[in-house]
Amino acid sequence: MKDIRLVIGDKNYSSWSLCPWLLLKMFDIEFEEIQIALYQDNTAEKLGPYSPSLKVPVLLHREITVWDSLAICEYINEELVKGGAWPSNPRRRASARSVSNEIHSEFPALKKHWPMNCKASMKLSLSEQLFNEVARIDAIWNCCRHKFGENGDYLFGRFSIADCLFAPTAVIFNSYQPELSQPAREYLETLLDNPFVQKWMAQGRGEIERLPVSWAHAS
Ligand SMILES: N[C@@H](CCC(=O)N[C@@H](CS)C(=O)NCC(=O)O)C(=O)O
Repeated sequence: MKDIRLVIGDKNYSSWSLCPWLLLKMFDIEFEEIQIALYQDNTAEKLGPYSPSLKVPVLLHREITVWDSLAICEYINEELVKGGAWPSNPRRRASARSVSNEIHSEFPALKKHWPMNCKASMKLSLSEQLFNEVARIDAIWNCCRHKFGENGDYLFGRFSIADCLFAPTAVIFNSYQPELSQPAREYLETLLDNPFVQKWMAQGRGEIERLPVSWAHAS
C-alpha cells in the first residue's frame, strides 16, 4: 500500500476530486488512487470506511485522514511540498487564498446548473444569476492574470493551489462554453492544455457510469 492514498469519485462527474488529484500530479507526488462511483446504491457503503462526510475527495496519509478538497490541498501544501503550493509572496498568497476560497464556497447557480461532465458539449442560455457568476469568475481570472501573472501562464504566474481550485471550472466552461474575455479565455486554455487536466478529462470521458440526464445534461 502506498503512503498516500486519494479517494476520488467518477472523473467524469466529480469536480472537487480533481483539485487535490491535480496538485499531487503537478508536484510529482506518488499516490494510490481509490475510485468510488458516486450516486450509486452502494456509494455510501463504499465511502464509509474512508470518508467521515461520505463525500469525496479524501486524502489518507499514514494515520491521518483529511477530507474536503481545499483542506486536502492545504494539507499537501504544509506536509508534502513544504509550502510550495501557494505563492511565496504574502500579498499574492492572500489573494490566491481568497479566490480559492471564493470558488470553493460561492457560485451556487454554477454549481447547481452546470455540473461537471467531461462528455458534455453544449451552449446553454444563462439565467441572470449564472451570467453574473460567470462574469465574476472572468473578473477574478482577469485581475489575477493582470496583477500577478507575469512569471507564467497560471493565475499567479507559476502553478498554485488556486489553479487546482479553478481546474473544475475550466472543465465545466469547456462543456458549456460561456462567453469570456480574451485574458480569461487564454487562462482557460492554459488549464485545459495542462497534461494532467487532459488526462483526467480523457479518463472521465472513458467512464461508463451514467447519471440521469437531468443532472448531467449529457450522455
Ligand atoms: N466541500 C466538499 C464537497 C465535496 C463534494 O460535494 N463531493 C461530491 C463529489 S464532487 C460528493 O462526494 N458527492 C456525493 C454525495 O453528495 O453523496 C469538497 O470541497 O471536497
